[in-house]
This record gives sequence, structure tokens and C-alpha cells, in this order.
Amino acid sequence: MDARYKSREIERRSLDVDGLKRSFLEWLVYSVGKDARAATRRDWFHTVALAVRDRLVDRWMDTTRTYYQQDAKRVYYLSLEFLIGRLLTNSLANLGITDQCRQALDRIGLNLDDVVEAEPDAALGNGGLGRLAACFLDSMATEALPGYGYGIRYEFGLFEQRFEHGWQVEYPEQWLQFGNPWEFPRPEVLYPVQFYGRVEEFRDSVGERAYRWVDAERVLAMAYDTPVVGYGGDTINTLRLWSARATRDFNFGHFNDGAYMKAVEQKVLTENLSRVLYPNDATEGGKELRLKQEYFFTSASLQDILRRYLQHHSNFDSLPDKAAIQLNDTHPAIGIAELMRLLVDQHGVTWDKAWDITRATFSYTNHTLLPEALEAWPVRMMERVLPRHMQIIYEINAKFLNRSKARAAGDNGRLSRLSLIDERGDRRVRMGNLAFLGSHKVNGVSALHTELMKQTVFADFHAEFPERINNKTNGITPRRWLHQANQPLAALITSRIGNGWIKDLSQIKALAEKADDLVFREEFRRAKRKNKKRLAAYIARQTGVDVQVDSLFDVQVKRMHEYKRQLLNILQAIALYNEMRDNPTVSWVPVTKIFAGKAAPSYHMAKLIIKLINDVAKVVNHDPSVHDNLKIVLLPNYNVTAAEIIMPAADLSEQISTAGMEASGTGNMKLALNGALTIGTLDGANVEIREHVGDDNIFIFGLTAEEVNDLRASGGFNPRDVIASNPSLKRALDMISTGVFSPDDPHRYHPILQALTDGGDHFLVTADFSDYCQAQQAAMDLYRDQEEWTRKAILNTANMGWFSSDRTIMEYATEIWDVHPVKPEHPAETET
Ligand code: H53
Repeated sequence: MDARYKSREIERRSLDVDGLKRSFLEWLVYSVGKDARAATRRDWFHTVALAVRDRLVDRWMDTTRTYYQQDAKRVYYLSLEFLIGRLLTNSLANLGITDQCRQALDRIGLNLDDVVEAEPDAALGNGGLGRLAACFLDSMATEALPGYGYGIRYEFGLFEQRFEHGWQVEYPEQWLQFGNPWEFPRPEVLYPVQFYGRVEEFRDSVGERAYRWVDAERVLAMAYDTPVVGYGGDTINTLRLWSARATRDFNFGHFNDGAYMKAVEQKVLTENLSRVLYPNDATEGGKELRLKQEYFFTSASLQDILRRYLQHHSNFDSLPDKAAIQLNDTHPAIGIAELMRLLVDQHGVTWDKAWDITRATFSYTNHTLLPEALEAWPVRMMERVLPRHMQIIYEINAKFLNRSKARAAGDNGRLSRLSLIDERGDRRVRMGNLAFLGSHKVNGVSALHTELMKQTVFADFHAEFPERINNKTNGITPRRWLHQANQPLAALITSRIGNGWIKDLSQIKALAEKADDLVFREEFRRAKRKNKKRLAAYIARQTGVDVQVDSLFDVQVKRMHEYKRQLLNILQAIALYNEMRDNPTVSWVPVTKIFAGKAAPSYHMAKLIIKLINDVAKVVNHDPSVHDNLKIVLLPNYNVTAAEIIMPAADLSEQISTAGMEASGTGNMKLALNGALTIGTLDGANVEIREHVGDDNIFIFGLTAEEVNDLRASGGFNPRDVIASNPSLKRALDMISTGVFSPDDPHRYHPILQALTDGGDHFLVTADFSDYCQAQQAAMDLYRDQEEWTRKAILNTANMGWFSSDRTIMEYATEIWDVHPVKPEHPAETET
């Protein structure tokens, strides 16, 4: 080999400062095409990302090759959302070259933190469900599990949120505008995906009845691969995202007719399929394009999975031994009908065999009990868009109901509840039922949620298949959410217990004994203060509001949704504001209320709550009579990058959903791991957080899920009585209704007040108000005692080890997927 070439080869892999520096300078010129004097921050980001990418490609290929050579069982995580955020810090940290990279940039006169800031935030998801998928990718790679993520390469991620006169306004999120250095386009990996058309019946070679889908429209799915670096950089897995492409022959057909512009228009329309992420979190729009997106990525992924399987196998008997397919919510549930179609129609497998294979291959995670979020596609739409799948679903349903008939004897409602088709009103396909029936395991995402699944949405299915439902409490990756996002605390922890916790978060338990160590407490507080200073600067930049670093940072960051009850929080803020004004001589604990979160663009109530928070903030923040003891901020455009600044800086974590409505929550875990104390209801994973951190180190309030259920069932709740009997609540509501916060439009908040009174207060804001205020008071009182507060904060961090997504993913691997770690073989490294 040419000596120069060889030395470059080695340089590409070198992880030392000199090698990195040389690569940066070379990449800037030869790939980004810029002179160092003219290079912008973005050019440098692309340069560094490309140079870092060089250092993982070999190991990425080794990983893929090892899986292939060992014909390892793979797990395929199908998800319509992957909320991955920025990748540079993550890649550097997981490769273990952050310091070297910082120094190399230093020598060029650049600061790594500035370069990192130039990376767009990949927001290919809405909230918890999408972020969970991203944490799982990190954990699968870290645990050396052969795991692939499959999703859509949206050209526009979740919209950018801005506030204009306090109202949310949405702007397109153009994350790909300047290119994406992490992705590898695979123009040769293309699969056809069909829509519409009709089904033809015919006799196959042995005279059996068979079906083919004809006259359909065709779209191509093209793959883009992003490497997923596990901690330590040993395993590098793949996230494969599909982008829609018009077929070539389709276009040429039109060209021949001379209808050139028409063909181009068609092409654009076809490719709209992967253009934009739907911005609804946990609610379903019923839009045809959404159904097409779901089928598009699911079909492409299944074709890819079968292609990979067929490289080693000549029939499908052992598909379940080689592939586990996890459905992240019902969004890819059409995959059950699609796998049946591929096996039966395309590969000639018999129906019963195909059904056994399908069920043994798929498993399904349910993420919500909210009725409006359970997908149900109109039969008429499904018949039109996916005619063959509709037939297959009818067939699955008929066979299933036939079998269940005997057991359902005497219970007429039961069969109709079990049916895949909801026959009430316009007929709909219940995707949850399809996902349940077509999977061998179905899991919830926290202990409480899983229990409620058994009692509510899937009660009938649970009776039918008592072994199928299981719990997998969510987790978060400690790499991104502590090691990378909170460097002051991470360094402190490592100084005391070593760095084993990064890969094995259970080790963090050893910090518990430091909770009584005054020196450690002091250092813990110092780390928190550093993070709070950083957040305060960010708040000032984003909102222009100055906040006191030593105030209690009370944080509620999550999607805006009525069940999450940001309204309860802002009502308590108003009550506190009133108390402060009434008692100016009292020495108050200064509080900074920090909110952030997006509302679905069509969710008017959530958008009105955003406006209310902004209106209240304006009044409170400008009122000199509270002496800066209370500040309220609503940060715009909450995303993963913002979360990385907010989580480490929080003192108090607001997890105040109406009990029974938040399936798990994962922000609750990020905040507690970073040493925030939780104020919360017994909902979702809060229940388990309390068990781990201890009852004394958390502020629990409010109705339990059971009490909520009883209260709603009895219909005996009158919010007007509750309001009348609570003067501070009444006063807060009166202020809102008389326009104290909206003098320009005193009736602005009528819909909110209406929902809390005549509307019956479905989310029980008034019912929980008084208990919530008491819990808030307890938190403020404790905050006065900084030693005691710090002790509890340390115990939170120390006891959150179980909430690592590594633990969660290993439970999936052993109890659902039967997938095992595979250590990649690295021949290339031994050669050089
Ligand atoms: O999924 C999270 C849970 C959270 C739940 C959330 C979720 C979405 O983000 C979107 C749709 C959906 O059905 C559920 O609301 O409680 O923590 C991950 O499991």
C-alpha cells in the first residue's frame, strides 16, 4: 500500500490529540471545502463530526459483520419517533475522546463547546415515547445487544416553538438544511411500498385460493443509516431511517406523455410522505397521510428484516429465533398484517404457520391509556389505502372471534370488545387489539400503568391471554442524562466512587453513604449551583428575565397537556404570589418557577395555558412588591438540547399529572437522577421512584389513581364547592376571570375557567389544589435548611440507579426478545 495512503489510514483511526488536529484541518479543506480563515462555526461542526465519524466507521462495520457472521438473533425496534437530539457530544463521550478533541480544537484556537452549539437538535419525535426510543438505542449499543432502530427520516422534525405576544407560534424545524454529517445515504437500499389499488383472487399452482394486490401506487423507501455508538465505542449499532422516493418508471411514464410538469408534481407529492413529523403527542388525528407514514416505514423495515434473514435461511421456520420485532406503541402495528401478507402472499407460507411465526416474532409496548390516543383507523380509509391488509385483518379477526366464542358465552359485550373492529358508529380498526393479538408479549411502561392496562383497556384480552401482559418500567440513559449533561456532578461522583456507574448505574448507590458527609454535601451543592448559573444565563438569553441563582428552581418541563396539569402549577404560583404580596415582611424562600414544553398546534386548551403562564409571568416578574422572591419563566422551544441544560439545574421536579393518566414519565427520572426532589402524584413511575428514593425524600400529594377512578365513577364531585371552600384558589381564579393577567382581553381565559367549573374539572385540578399547595409549602420549608435539602438530593441521585435504560433494555432482552449480547470482533485493529 502507498505509504501516504497507509499513514492516512492510521491517522483516520488515531484517537490522540495530534491525529485529531491533523484530521480536522484536512477535513475542513478537503471535505467541507473551506479555508480556516473563512470557516464558520457550522463549518467547524461539520469538520469535527466528519473526523469523529471516521473513528467509528471501522468498528461499526465490525459490529455489523460480527452479527452477520454469527447469524445472531437481532432485535428490531420499530418506532415512528426517535428523539435523538445532538450527537457530537454523545459520540465523543461514548468513544472516550472528549478531552482529546477539546485539546485538538484548542490548538486550532477553537472551543469545543462553541462547536457543539452549531449542531442542530434532531427532533424526530414529540416527547417521552420518542426519547425513550433514543435512550433504548444507546442502551442496546452499550449492552452489546444486536439492536436496530427503524423509523422515518423526516425532513422536518418537531416544529420550532416561539412565543409571539405570549402565544405559541409554530415554525418549521429545518434540521437538515445544512446537511447531516452523521447519516450515510444508502441509495441502493430501496424497497417498494404500495398504496391503494385492489385485491385480485386467483388459484395458485396447487389450486388453492390466493390473493394479489394489483393496480397499486408505488413509492420507494430509501435507507439512511446513522451509527449508534455504545459506551466505550465497542459496539456500534445502526439506526436506519426511511425516506420516500418516487419510482423512476412512474416518472418516465409521464415524461413519455409529455406531461413533464405533472410528473414532477407527482414526484413531489409522493415524496411528501416522509416530509414532516406529526406534532401530536399521545393523540391521534386520523389523517390518511399519517396512516401512510406508518405503513411506509413498517413495510420497508419488514422487507429489510426478511432480506437480512434470508441471507442465512431458506424458509421462515426460524424467523422468531433470529428476529424480535418490538412495536413502539401501535404506530407500526400494521406490521402484523404486513408480515402476514409478505409470508402468505409473497412467500407462499400457509396461513396458520405464518400466524404462529408472526406472533412469535412481534411484541408490543403500550404507552398510554388515554382513549383519544388509542389508534383506530376508519375501516373505509383502511380498505382504500391498504385493501389487502384490511382483508387480512378481517381474517385474523374472524378466526380469533370464532375461537373465543365458546369462552365468551353469555357475555355479549365481550366479543364485541375483543373484536379488531369497533362496530360502533363509523367502523374502525382497533390497532391496539391488533397489536395485542399479533404479539407474544405486551408490556406497559411502569408498574401502575401495567396494572391499569390489565384492569381497563386490555381487561378482556388479559382474561383471554393471562400470560401476555408484562411490565417493563421505563428508564433513561445515564450517559446522556448525567455523564454528558451534568459534567460537574458526574466528575464529583467519579471522584468518589470511580467511573463504573456510567456503564452500571446501580453502582451509584454507593453515594448514599456520602449523604451525611458535610464536605461531600458542600461539593454536591457547588455542582448544582454551577448548573443553576448556566441555566440562569440561558433563561436570560432566551427570555430576558433575570432569576436568582440561589432561589428554589422549581421545574416543570414536558409537553403541554391538560392531564399533566401545568394549570395546577400556575394556579399555585398565583396563590403564592398573593401570599407574598399580603405578607411583605415575611422572609420568603425565593422561588423560580420554570416551565417549558410545546403544545400540539391544534390543541387549543394547551395553547391557552401557555398564554396564561406567559401572562401571569409578565405580571409577577414586573411586580416590585414581591421583591424578586418569585419569578416565573416559560422557556421557548423545549427540546433535548434544552433539557440537557435544565435537568441538571433543577431543585424541585414537578410530576403532577392526574393519577392514572401518565403511563410512566421519564423526565421524572432525569430530574431525580440529577438530584432534584420530586413533588408528585402517585402516578406512572413516580410510584416506583418513591419506592427507591424513600418516602422521606419525595413530596407526594393528591388523589391516588383508585380515588380518581372512584370519584369519577360516583360522579359526586362538584368543583364549585371545592373552589368556594378554598379562599386562595377562589382568589386565584377570580384574578384570572377579572382580567388581572389579561387586561387587554379579560375574557381570554373563560374556556379554562369553564373547564374547571361547569366542565366538571375532568383533570381534578381543583380537587388536588389544596394538597398540592401544602406539599409546595413543605418543599419551601425544607429548602430553608440547605443541609437537609442537600442530604435528600444526594439520596435521590444515589437511589436512582435502577432507572437506567440499561436495566430496562436487559429486561426486554431476557424476558421478551431472548436476544443476547454479542461482542464485535475487530480484526482491523489487530492488523495495524
Ligand atoms: O410515552 C412515554 C411515557 C409517557 C407517555 C409517552 C407517550 C408519548 O410520548 C406519545 C404517545 C403515547 O401513547 C405515550 O405519555 O408517560 O413515559 C414513554 O413510555
